[in-house]
Amino acid sequence: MTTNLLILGGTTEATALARAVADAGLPGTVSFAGRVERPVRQPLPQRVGGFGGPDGLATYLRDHEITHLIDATHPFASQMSHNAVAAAKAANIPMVALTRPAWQAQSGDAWTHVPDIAAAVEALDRPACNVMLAVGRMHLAEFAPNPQHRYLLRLVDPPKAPLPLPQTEVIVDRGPFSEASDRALMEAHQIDLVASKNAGGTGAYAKIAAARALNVPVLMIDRPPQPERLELATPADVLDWVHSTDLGV
Ligand code: 3Y8
Ligand code: NAP
Repeated sequence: MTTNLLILGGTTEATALARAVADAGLPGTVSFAGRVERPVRQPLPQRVGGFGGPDGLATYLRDHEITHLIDATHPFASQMSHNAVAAAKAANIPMVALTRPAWQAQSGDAWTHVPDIAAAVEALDRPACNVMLAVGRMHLAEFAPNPQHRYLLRLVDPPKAPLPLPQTEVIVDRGPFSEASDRALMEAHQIDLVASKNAGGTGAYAKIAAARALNVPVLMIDRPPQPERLELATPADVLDWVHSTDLGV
């Protein structure tokens, strides 16, 4: 079968990989879950929506004669990553993850690590302050037990439903963000604390660098566990892997 890639996307690195695949003239498709209204334009054909669990993805891989599966999803998209490993095995096709290392605290950083979103909520059980809650939309309701804070929320799309927190300021913006703009944003809102996922990569890092510059502490939410799989760090490594698996080496 001729090479035909499926890239599970939704990150800066996935978009860079799609560009490298297009430049190499390889056939491929980028897949989005459909979380936001207008996913960023990709240099490859794209599809939007879930597959219907690991079985649905395995069927998609067979029906579309996919020869290589690349999981370039966000480190917090752990359900998708588990499904990708199971589906590739079921469809008997090679799979690799394109990942980025977790951020590490540097001198000047004031991070408190928490294992997951629930622990971040517990850590917010403290006197009222100005919190930049830059964890997106999907888990906002979990923060409802701490209505005392004034929250600065950053969302990709305008909220469609009432927000689960009484004191909020909403910024509708999508990354990648810049340190200068995040620093100005945090100063304008007199932010006392930033809550962030440890996304890694560059697209979400601006607020972390801005917090360091402003001596603002960060509640850093560690990543969920990922399945065992081959992990590569750059689009070039992925293209080398595609060619090496093509040759059956
Ligand atoms: C739909 C696809 C690119 C990809 C860019 C990266 C960087 C900018 C920064 C803050 C943090 C957050 C959020 C964030 C960033 C990149 C990357 C990244 C964080 C898009 C995209 C999709 C999504 C989904 C969205 C989530 C939300 C998370 C906002 C495209 C823009 C907070 C994660 O409203 C919603 O439903 C939003 C849902 C999952 C987390 C959440 O729980 O709400 N990303 N983000 C993907 C799909 O449908 O499959 O439109 O480009 C992609 C990007 N978002 O090519 O430039 O690589 O991580 N995304 C986090 O990291 O904490 C914002 O505000 O500082
Ligand atoms: P998740 O919880 O791991 O996945 C939940 C379900 O969403 C999956 O089982 C799958 O549905 C569907 N799905 C997820 N990613 C998909 C993709 N790329 N293509 C098709 N279906 C997908 O995922 P999530 O955390 O909601 O993330 C969804 C998307 O947003 C991913 O593309 C991810 O890269 C991107 N993103 C997420 C974050 C974050 O903080 N979570 C940050 C930046 C970007 P089925 O079971 O029906 O197949």
